[in-house]
Amino acid sequence: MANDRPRVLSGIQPTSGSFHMGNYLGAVRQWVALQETHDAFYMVVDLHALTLPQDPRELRANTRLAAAQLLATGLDPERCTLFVQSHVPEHAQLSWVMECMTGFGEASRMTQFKDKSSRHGADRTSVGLFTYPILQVADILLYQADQVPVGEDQRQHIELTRNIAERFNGRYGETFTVPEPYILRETAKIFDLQDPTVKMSKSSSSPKGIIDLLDDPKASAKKIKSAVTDTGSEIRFDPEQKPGVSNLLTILATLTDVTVAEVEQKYAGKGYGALKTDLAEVVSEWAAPFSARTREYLDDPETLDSLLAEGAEKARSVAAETLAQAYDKVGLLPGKH
Ligand code: ATP
Ligand code: LTN
Repeated sequence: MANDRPRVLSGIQPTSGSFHMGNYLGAVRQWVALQETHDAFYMVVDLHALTLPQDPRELRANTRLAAAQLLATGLDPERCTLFVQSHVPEHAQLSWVMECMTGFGEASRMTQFKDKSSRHGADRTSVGLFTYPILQVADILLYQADQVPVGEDQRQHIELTRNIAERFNGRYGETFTVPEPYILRETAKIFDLQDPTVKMSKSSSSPKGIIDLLDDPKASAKKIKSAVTDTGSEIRFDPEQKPGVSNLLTILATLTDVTVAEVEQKYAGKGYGALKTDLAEVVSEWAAPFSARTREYLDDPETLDSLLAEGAEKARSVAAETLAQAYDKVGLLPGKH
């Protein structure tokens, strides 16, 4: 891993068993590609998962499951640094400093917080859910990341990160790299199969709206075949008029590594049924080896845990240096470490 490569960092929550197609196409697929060209840091953000109630055993299992799925998509610990957020205590430590740099009003404007807190109600909304984006700021700045590969829903959090980095640098002198979002236009937002006007989401889509990567292929095929398509019968990429068909075209084009225009052309004059049948097959062909590889990693938890421990060690060496600089800049007295 040459150090002159630009650095990327990203994270995914271990909040449900299986990743879904939105997670993969919107984010994780880019992670796999970027490990070839960038100094890449990827993590399972278990501390972020605690913002909503979690069963402890399930959280532990889901953290391993998330790591296994990341490896199964093609992340290679020889090419990137893969770790679990809570194994690197610097995240929580820098987060406090960042909380003290963030305005209450500024944090209150985060739309994901507003959505989630209104869904759960004030009594079930933790302070952690409110400060969630600031922990994410710390995640990113600790590694001096140049780019952050995520889906569109995370753009506002990256913008917050940029603002806080600039504020810190302005107040205390150049300390943090100001990161850019890395969001691919085509796959920035994969939509719910049942309601193609909203994003496919772990926490808010109905099961029929989500293609879970670890689902039985037959179940995925059924969901794809009952996906809501649009009036008319023409297969055309038109997200405004035909959001359902356009979503299926995007998924098919990306999984088969061709452009949407090529897929559009291939299905010219054919019906929605043909498109759905072919997509179901492509998804199943992709998902079967993915599930098998995930299972292999899970069947050997010792190897998995030791990969994650090595990842955490590499991550910590970077994070500790940045934290020490930030603590010094704000005037904390050095202690004995
Ligand atoms: P939730 O909707 O419950 O907040 P999630 O499904 O968005 O969860 P996360 O762990 O928050 O899952 O997201 C992991 C990554 O996947 C993020 O980079 C996010 O932007 C991306 N992502 C999630 N859903 C989609 C989607 N429908 N389209 C594109 N990218 C997505
Ligand atoms: N909030 C992100 C997960 C996340 C993240 C990060 C993404 C936590 N820390 C740092 C990029 C960089 C989400 O996907 N919901």
